[in-house]
Amino acid sequence: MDTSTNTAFQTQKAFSETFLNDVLDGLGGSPKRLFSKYFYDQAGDRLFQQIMEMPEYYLTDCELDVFKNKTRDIAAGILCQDGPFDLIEMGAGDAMKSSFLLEYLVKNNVDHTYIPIDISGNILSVLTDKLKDALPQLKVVPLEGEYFEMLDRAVSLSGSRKVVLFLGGNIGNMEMEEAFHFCAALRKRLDKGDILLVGFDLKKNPHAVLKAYSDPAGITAAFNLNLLSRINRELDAGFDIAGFEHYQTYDPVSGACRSYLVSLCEQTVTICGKIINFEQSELIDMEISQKFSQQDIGRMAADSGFRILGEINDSKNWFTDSIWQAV
Ligand code: AVJ
Repeated sequence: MDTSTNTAFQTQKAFSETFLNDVLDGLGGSPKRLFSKYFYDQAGDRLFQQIMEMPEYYLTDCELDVFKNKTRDIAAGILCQDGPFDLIEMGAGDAMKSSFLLEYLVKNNVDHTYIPIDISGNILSVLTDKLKDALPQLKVVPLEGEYFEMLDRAVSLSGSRKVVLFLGGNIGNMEMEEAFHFCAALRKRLDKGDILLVGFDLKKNPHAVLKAYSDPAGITAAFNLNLLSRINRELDAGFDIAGFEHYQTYDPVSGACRSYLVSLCEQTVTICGKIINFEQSELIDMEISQKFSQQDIGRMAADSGFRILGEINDSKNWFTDSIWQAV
């Protein structure tokens, strides 16, 4: 990996250009929108950490329950074929959940290489150090960058069968159609027999869903508003943060849980010299956190070229880790 200053600088510059284009595009359209993938700057990472610690935010606890208490079932699912394999994790972060699986595989002398992919080089180096300490026998090849770019690199490096992890309910941050294209694009990079394990947040009592995304302490609101602060800081913009308010919806029929910011007055914001007008009560569409039925998941697997090998749920049946095989 090239870490020279020049490359780092160019990467940063390229990132800022893409970020600016996405923001101007998104706020130039109707309805206005921003991409939730930009939530995660340093402050955003910290706020998401706080969200995961809230009693209302059940997703992390549920998937942790699966990886901690049903490790053997997960391993059985991905070990449906013999021989060494590459375990590729998309958006590995600190691998809080997958480290239970890694520990299990190492203890049982299962030959594999762990390839964590993440956009944050910082979190990857923390993770690599942590794993070196905890599981010194484990082969780790961290890849820093965007999902598919790094997946292509992982695939080109890989000589064995592949198991891909996509955890945390991150697939819910895509519209259904987009999620389907994502799975199909993943399938194209895999061989017949390879495994994809995806974490889906399930449809459940709508009160429980809505509460997870509209906490009374306002942490989720701060998490959304932080993107405006990030735009101010990184893109030379002048958002008045107090001029916007968080608003959350959940439609239990479609399973779409959507997050908006509402402009509290008619206002004008300058972003890198470009003027954006907001009407009173105009919305910015910030994030979708889609909830799925078993049927939704079955359809998505079949349509994108997989068959479902197994589904491992947490004890409340609120979240599922679905194990798919490429057909
Ligand atoms: C990290 C994408 C799974 O959508 O539940 C948490 C992000 N947004 N609270 C989710 C999030 C608001 C989270 N994911």
